[in-house]
Amino acid sequence: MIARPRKVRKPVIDDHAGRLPPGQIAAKRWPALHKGEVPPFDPETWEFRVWGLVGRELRLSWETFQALPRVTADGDLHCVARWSKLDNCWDGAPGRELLRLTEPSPAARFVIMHAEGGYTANVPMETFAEEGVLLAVGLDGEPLTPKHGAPVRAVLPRLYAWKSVKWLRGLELTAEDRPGFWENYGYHNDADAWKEERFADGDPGRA
Ligand SMILES: Nc1nc2c(c(=O)[nH]1)N[C@H]1C(S)=C(S)[C@@H](COP(=O)(O)O)O[C@H]1N2
Ligand SMILES: [Mo]
Repeated sequence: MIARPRKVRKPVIDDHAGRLPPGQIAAKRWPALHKGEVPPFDPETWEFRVWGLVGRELRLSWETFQALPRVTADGDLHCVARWSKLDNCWDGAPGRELLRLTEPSPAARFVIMHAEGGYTANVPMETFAEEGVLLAVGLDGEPLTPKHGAPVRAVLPRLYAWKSVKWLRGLELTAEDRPGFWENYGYHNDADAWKEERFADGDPGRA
């Protein structure tokens, strides 16, 4: 018998209508990824601070944080380990609104995000003020879950997700840049997922 010629199919890589940055794959199930344990949250003692080169320091209780101006915005998460979680509709305070409230001094150029337990990530102030950057308290109409960062997580959809800091407790405005947790391990300081800015140089491991 003569073998029938096999149909050769080109592999189809679904880029989800252009929403996947280069080298990313859409996650079917959403992993929770972080260093250490999920921290406890006590709404009575929890406090959100903004300090550094600001005209007005902020100290917000959980109650006052929830009263901040709120918007909803779609924002994909792109982990540098190559999975992306698409179709998230976040609900929270715009990053630029927090900046506006603190009246940054003219010397302020960077935002250092501080999480529970000492995890940090750094971005230029303009990046933090971009459309779509949120301090999210909700996702798809529900409050955030603890493993995904409740009560507040940063969402910076253009950047790799290690910059989307979970269990966010404060913002520090600085004149000088200061590499955060993963940036110190050799991950790219700018972390633009669309430019595939994964590593500063070489492959240092996994974030
Ligand atoms: N506080 C804190 N935030 C963090 C991390 C972390 O270890 N600690 N990991 C980051 C990384 S590497 C990723 S990929 C995303 C994962 O978000 P998820 O667990 O909601 O999927 O959280 C980011 N935010
Ligand atoms: Mo990640």
